[in-house]
Amino acid sequence: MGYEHIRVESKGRVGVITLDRPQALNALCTPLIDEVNQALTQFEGDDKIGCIVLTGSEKAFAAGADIKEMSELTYMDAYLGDFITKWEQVSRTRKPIIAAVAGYALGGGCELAMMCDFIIAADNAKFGQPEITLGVMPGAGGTQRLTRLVGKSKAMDLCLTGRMMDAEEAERSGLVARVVPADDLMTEALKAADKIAGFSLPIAMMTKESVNRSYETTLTEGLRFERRVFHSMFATEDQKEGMAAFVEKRKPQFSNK
Ligand code: CO8
Repeated sequence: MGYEHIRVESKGRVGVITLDRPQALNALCTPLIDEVNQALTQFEGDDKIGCIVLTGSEKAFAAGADIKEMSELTYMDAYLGDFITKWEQVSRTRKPIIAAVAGYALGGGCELAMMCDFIIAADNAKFGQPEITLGVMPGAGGTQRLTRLVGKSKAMDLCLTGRMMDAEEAERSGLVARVVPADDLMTEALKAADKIAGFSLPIAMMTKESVNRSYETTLTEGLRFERRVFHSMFATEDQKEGMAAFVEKRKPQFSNK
């Protein structure tokens, strides 16, 4: 399939989506988001893909929603068109998805990265929620996901001042899982994705679902959910294979069943 604003490729069992709108620092215009959603649907339906990496360029993961597209939007356009809801497909993706972030991840760009399961950042990455400087506030998780990830104080600081934070601060505050040299970003992201894709896909998906459940529920209910899912894993062939391989001192051959 031909795409205008993204590049899509498979590397072994890893599906890679690269935002590719350099003239606008990967600003997230509606056609770009439509393409990301199509690529996600394609990878979700492909048995040969076990993990997805979402990335941008060295200069920008994404500099936010497209301000030029948004500037003339009316309240009714936004309300009746349900602006932003369809942008959340990344967060509904069931396969594991890693954001590999270099350069600017601002506004909707930071929010898009936070919709992924974890962020690997290049040491030149810059994160921020500068919407307040434009007379609006974050609309795709910047006041919600960011607060859960970095806590109220830092989320308030970022959302109210609009300042950027560098990769080192982002890792220290829990937004980012790891920071790597910019030149190694894709190598490291692909290594992590390849590792995940080498495990049992249903087990990885259930693990993701269980970690995500911790955001949505109480500890008691979350633990109950985790226990039920854990019990169900003993109905899989991959549990039998994984444990037999350990006992027999060999590498497991997961069948995704
Ligand atoms: N939208 C549209 N165009 C953009 C955007 C953007 N967000 N960011 C950069 N561009 C364009 C510039 O207009 C410029 O185009 P042109 O050459 O035609 O004028 C080109 O990209 C290069 O940008 P700069 O010349 O500004 O590059 P600099 O290196 O000088 O500066 C910055 C880089 C600091 C990143 C600067 O471009 C900037 O501040 N950009 C805007 C950042 C911002 O405010 N982002 C938040 C947008 S609001 C938002 O995201 C709401 C979220 C809604 C939900 C989204 C769901 C996923």
